[in-house]
Amino acid sequence: ADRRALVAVDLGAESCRVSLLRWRDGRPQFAVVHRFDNRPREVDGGLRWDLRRIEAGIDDGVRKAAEIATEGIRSIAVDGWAVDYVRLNDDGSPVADPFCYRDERTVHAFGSVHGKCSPDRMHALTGVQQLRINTLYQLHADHLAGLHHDRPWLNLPEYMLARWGGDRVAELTNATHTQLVKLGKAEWCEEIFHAVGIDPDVAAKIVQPGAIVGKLHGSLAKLSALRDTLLIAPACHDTASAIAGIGAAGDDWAYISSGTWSLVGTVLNEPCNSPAVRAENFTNLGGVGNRICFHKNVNGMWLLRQCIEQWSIEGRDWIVKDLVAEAEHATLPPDLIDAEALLDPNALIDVDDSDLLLQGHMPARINAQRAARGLAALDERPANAPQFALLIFHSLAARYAEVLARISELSGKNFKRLYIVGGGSQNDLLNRLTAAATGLEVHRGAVESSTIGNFAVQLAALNQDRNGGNGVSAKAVSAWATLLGSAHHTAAG
Ligand code: LFR
Repeated sequence: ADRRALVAVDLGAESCRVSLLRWRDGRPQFAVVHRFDNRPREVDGGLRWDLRRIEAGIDDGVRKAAEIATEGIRSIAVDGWAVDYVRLNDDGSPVADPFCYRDERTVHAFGSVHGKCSPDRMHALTGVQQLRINTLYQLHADHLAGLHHDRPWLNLPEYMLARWGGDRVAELTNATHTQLVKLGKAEWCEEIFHAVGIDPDVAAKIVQPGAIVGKLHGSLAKLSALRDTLLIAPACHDTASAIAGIGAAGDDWAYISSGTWSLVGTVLNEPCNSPAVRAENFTNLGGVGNRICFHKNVNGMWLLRQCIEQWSIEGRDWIVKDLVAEAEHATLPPDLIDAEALLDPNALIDVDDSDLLLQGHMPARINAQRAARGLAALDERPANAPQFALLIFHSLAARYAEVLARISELSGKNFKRLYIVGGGSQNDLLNRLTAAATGLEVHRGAVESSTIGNFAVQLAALNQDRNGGNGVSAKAVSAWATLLGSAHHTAAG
C-alpha cells in the first residue's frame, strides 16, 4: 500500500488551516499543522478578501507539512467556504482580489435577478435557498457594473487547486451553492445564466467530489516530499465536507455544522422541493456520493464573534471559551423571563434578521432590533458581554429547534440524534440549550469535521471507491470518516 501522507486545506471565512494525515501502524491519523486567521477588508469601498495573504498562508502550511512528512505527500485537496470566486486573466492569474459575500453590492443584484427570473421559478430549477450571498447574485452584480464579467471565474478552493497546476473545475457540491446548477443534476442551468445575463461559457466544467484534477506544479513541487503529488477536488464546499466528516449510520439524525454560519439540516437521498420547501426557502445542496444536504443557513457564531470584535475595539479582548463560562452564570434581560421564570420566545433575538448578517457594531445592531420590537436596550459595554452571549445562545438554540422541526416535517424524517460539528460544537452551554430546545440527543462531533470529510474523500478517491461515474461512494467516505476518529460523545442535557 502507498503510505505517503495526505494534506487537507480548509479555508474558513474567519480562519484557515492546513492539516497533515500520516499512517501509524496502518491507520490514518491527522493533525492541524498550520493555522491563520482570515478576514475581508474594505478596499475602494468594497469588501474584499486578501487573496495574496490566503495563498501565502496555505503555501506556508503545505511547506510545513512537506517538512514533517519525509515519506512524501501523495495528494492535496482544498475545501472552503462557498460562493466567493476569483476571476482569471488569460494566464490564470487573478484579475483582482475577490469580493467577500457580505459586500452589500448584492442587495441590489438580488432584486434585479428576481425581476428576470422569479424566486419560484429559480427554486424550481435549482432547489437552492435564495441568499443574496450566492455566486449567482454576485456574478449578476459584476454584470450590472460591467466589472470583468467576461472573465472566467473559479470558486476559491477550486482556484487554489488551479493555481497549483490543477485543471479549472467547478466541484459539484460547491457549484450547487452558486445557485446555477440544475436541481439533482451535475449540469449548469443555462436558463438562469441567460435570464440574468451571465455567460455560461466562462463557467468551469463541473466535476464530482473526489475528482483528481492534476499534479502539483510550481515552486512547491520542487520540495522532495511534493515531487509527485496529486491534486484532488474533495467536497470543495466546507459544509459538504463537514457533513461527510460525520460518518454516522442510520437515518434518524440531523446535523448542525456550526461555524461562522450554522447549517441546520439533514442528509437526503433525493432532493426535496415541494411548494412548502420553496415557500420556506430551504436548500438542496450537493453532498458527497450524490446525496443532498437539505438545510437552512442560520446566522451562527458570526453574531458572537462580531460582538467580540466590537468589545475588543472598546478595549476588552474576550475569548470565546471564557465568555461561554461566564455566560453560564449570567442572567437574561428581565423582559425575557415571565412570572414563572419561563423564557419568552418573543423577546429572543431574530438571529436571521438581514441586518445582523452585516459587519460591525453588532451589540448596537442587536439593540436596534430590540428597540424596533419595543424591548429595552441591553448594556452594550464589554463588561456586559456574558449577558449578550447568553441571549445569543438562547436565541440560536430556539432558532435551531424551529428549523429542525420544519426539516422533520418537510422531509418526513423522525429525528432522534443531532450531530453538531465544527468550531461551535465546543460550546457546551449552547449544546445543552440546543438539546433542551430540540429534545434531541446531541452528539458533539469533531471541530475539524470539514478536514475529516476532506481527507475521507481523498482516501476514497485514491482507493478508487467509486460510485459508477458519480464520484466517490458515500459508504466508503463514511467508513473513512469514522476511522479518522470522528468519535462522538453525548453532551450532557
Ligand atoms: C460555511 C459556508 C456555508 C455557506 C457560507 C458562505 O462556512 O460555506 O455553507 O453558506 O459559508 O460560503
